[in-house]
Amino acid sequence: MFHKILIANRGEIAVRIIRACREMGIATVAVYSEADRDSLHAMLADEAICIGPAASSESYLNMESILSATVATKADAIHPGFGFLSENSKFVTLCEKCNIKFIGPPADVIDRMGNKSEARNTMIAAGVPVVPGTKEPVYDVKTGKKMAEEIGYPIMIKAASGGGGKGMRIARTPEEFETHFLNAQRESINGFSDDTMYLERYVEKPRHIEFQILADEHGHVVHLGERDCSIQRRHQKLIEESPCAVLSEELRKEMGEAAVKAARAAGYVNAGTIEFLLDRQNRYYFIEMNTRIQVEHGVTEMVTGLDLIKEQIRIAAGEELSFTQDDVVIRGHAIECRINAEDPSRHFMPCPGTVTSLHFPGGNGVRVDSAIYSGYQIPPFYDSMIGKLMVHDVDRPSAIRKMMSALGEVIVEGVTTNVDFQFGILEHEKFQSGHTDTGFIEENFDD
Ligand code: MV4
Repeated sequence: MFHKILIANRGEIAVRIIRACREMGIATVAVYSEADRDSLHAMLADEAICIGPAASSESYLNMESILSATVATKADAIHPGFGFLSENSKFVTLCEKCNIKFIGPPADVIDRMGNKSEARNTMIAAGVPVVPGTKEPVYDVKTGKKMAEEIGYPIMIKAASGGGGKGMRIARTPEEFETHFLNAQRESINGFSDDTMYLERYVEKPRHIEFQILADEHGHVVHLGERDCSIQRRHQKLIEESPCAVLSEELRKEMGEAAVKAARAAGYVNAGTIEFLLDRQNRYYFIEMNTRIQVEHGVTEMVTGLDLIKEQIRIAAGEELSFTQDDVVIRGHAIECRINAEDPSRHFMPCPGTVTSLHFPGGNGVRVDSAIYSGYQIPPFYDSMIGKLMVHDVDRPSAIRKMMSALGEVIVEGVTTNVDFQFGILEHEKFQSGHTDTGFIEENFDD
């Protein structure tokens, strides 16, 4: 097992990882930017090293700085958390060269799944359902338009290097194909220096269902059920829950097996997520694989009783999974609300500032992952998420009531948050009845 782990991240996920390490008897090193001198993660770790100025590009994305800090403190592994360097294959390769274990998948797997067109082809070859669409990458409008006719409109135009909605356009008719294709491709060239595109049939108002998987270095792969992440605004998730309100036990088993098959086809090791779209007829399609621990991992922890960060560390240390698929039992229902310092009445504008007074809820089945405290100054340089409120109860209606009770207790003074907005979603009749899809926020709330 590792003796010391450097956490190449900040905020609540850095704190979450430090806690897991401490419970496992592993020493921790925090890294922080000049803007994060008074951050909780730097205070809670055994050691803390400043790695550069406030801008992420000069600190949390600065590979040399982070590797130097790792060597200087004699840490034997790096946990990247999510965002920042977590899906950077170049960084993984550099870690290897420095004889530092990267707690995550191998570099080649990150690259294979990071290219969404290649990921799609990998899944086609493995027999995992994908959205009807192109089998080869598309580089020019003319070929694209011909392929689109064969697939049938509406068409989703996607950049192979895209993700999070970037380089993505819907063409509803052949007339608008050219414009949208060229715009999506230009966005991809500008954003990712890549003109590789692919096409899929557009699935109207799908649910976003993702399966958590764990894979060790010895060929064992298990899934830990699904999360429904359909409640999102402009590709920013707001609420995640597990299990999904509308999956039958049979469909869960079938999709879970498809997720395991997908992870095997990718050659995956460590914790990862297989994203599916679920359409109105309950047909499911692989769309992407996330090769990192995700923000919403906590809801899976609550319904499975596992600690995903500890599992990640054990897997990276070369241990075998200590349980099989049959040992995984999904118990009750968990919901997470992301708490952001932002103003829903001002187009969700970020609201950094000083937290002057703070109270978080607690009690049976309530979990708060956060790195803020009373007096803390939320810096303007990073993500606006300041915490995650999670609840676990026997079933979905009970979990919804528990979340409403918990949200009602939250006090964050000094900055504007989305807590009231979250409460509004929870009390919405369509949310309570489980009639949610990726169009829910836009249709019922947006601006
Ligand atoms: C789609 C789709 C409909 N049809 N692909 C959005 C980001 C990227 N992860 C994939 N996304 C979508 N791909 C086809 N063929 C709809 C979305 C989509 C979406 C997916 C998951 C969660 C939220 C979403 C919001 C809008 C669109």
